[in-house]
Amino acid sequence: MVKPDRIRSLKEGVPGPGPVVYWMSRDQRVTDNWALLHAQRVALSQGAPLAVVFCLVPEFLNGTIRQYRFMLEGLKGVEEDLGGLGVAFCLLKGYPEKEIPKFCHQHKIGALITDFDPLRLKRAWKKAVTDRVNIPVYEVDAHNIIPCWVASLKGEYGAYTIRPKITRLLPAFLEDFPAMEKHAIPWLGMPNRTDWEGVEGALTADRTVPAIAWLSPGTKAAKDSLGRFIEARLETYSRDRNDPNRTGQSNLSPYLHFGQLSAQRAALEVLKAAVAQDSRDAFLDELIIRRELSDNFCFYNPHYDGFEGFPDWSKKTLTEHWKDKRPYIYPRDAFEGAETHDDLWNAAQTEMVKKGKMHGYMRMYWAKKLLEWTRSPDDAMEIAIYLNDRYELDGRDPNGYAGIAWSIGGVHDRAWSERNVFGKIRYMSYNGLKSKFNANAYIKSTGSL
Ligand code: FAD
Ligand code: FO1
Repeated sequence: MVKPDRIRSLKEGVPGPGPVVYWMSRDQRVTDNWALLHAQRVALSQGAPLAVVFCLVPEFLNGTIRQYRFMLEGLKGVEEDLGGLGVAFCLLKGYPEKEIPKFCHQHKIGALITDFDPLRLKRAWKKAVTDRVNIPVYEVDAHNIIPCWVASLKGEYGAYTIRPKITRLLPAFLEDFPAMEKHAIPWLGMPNRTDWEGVEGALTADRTVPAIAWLSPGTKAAKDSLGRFIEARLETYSRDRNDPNRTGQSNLSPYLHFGQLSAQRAALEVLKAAVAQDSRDAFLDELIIRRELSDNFCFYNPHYDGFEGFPDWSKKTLTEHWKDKRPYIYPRDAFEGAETHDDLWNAAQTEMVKKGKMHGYMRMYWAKKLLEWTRSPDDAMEIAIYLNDRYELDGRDPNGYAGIAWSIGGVHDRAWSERNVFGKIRYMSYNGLKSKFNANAYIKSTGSL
């Protein structure tokens, strides 16, 4: 049974007699997926077949072949896993506003379920689809442990304000998942298996950013990765997570971003582990509080990717310092090419370009220096989002918009002592970082020199 609070109706109505479709987008997995579980419930209550549809768009928020390759590999596994359950999988190519209504009309679909995503583009997709179909449409938050609209009814000031709200609700929502049932009602006449080579060949995404090989995509790899992290590195997470020379972080963000792994599953597994309390609490705070705060930010703040989205105190102080003389000014391609005067910043940029995943601690410094070395906070935001979403495997995600807005605009942060360019936005210095870890080792490890 899927908690009703995890479901919201985008279009009212009584399901028709036809098959039920889960339009999969954010949560690209078969196990631990509340949207898929709800779709099966609706199909069974109708005695109807069940299908999963994924609409592959030619471009998505600056995604390149690096991210598309990772995603498509994961979707191949989704098709396999669904096959084992007697659930059809259909990959549509094109824009959802056209392809999803067409599919629903063509196959006389009885009800449409989709997964929650607070991003502006995704909400536009759903509005367009909902306006063009005349069947009930449900949206299920399969990404957050506490459904975004339940955790809070407004944009939260910071982790400290959303933490008590989420903590209070965890006992009710941090539950285990029921398994999917084998779907006994087959969908005859569904297209046969996806031609994955054809799909890959037809991709028009930018191929100049190479795919990565250090992380295997897909749900199985994600669960193995989670298990290894819990086994070997969770114990020392609170000590190691801010040292870019150690593999202290979990490296789960690409799996979480593409929904190949459920954060709820990760939390359930971590809670079972016999590890030091401080590391477990520190990890769960990031995985649950910080991550769900990012969805809260993007859900309630329409300007989550711009200066307009900053809190008033930040807009005021950055405007007062708008004209301050910057110590350096670089154009976007100098940043992209890691050609600044700062070897630590260049190393972080190089790590992101080569590995597709910049260390979490470096991301704060990296973004803050973009504020310091560009003409304005607007330029800083534009360049930060462009580079982050072009190179990061986990980019194009609410965590990214919130992380960049925290760094440049003090979102979810407080005012600090005033200084040139930053005003009261928290500052991070080169020497400050060098005192925290062996900077030369990190610079060398990224091969950026
Ligand atoms: P771990 O430390 O192992 O954390 C586990 C999980 O907790 C992460 O996968 C993530 O889901 C969550 N988490 C950890 N730190 C944060 C955080 N600060 N905010 C929100 N959730 C968090 N994260 C992305 O997923 N995509 C991005 O594009 C992205 N861009 C960022 C840009 C900037 C400027 C900053 C400051 C942060 C950004 N983050 C982004 C947040 C964070 O840096 C990454 O989630 C983290 O480094 C991912 O690595 P990990 O999974 O190994 O992290
Ligand atoms: N979601 C889709 O429904 N269709 C796509 O073709 C698609 C491509 C894509 C490429 C890169 C990327 O990072 C995400 C992509 N997504 C796509 C969305 C993704 O599934 C996530 O839902 C959001 O990016 C997270 O909010």
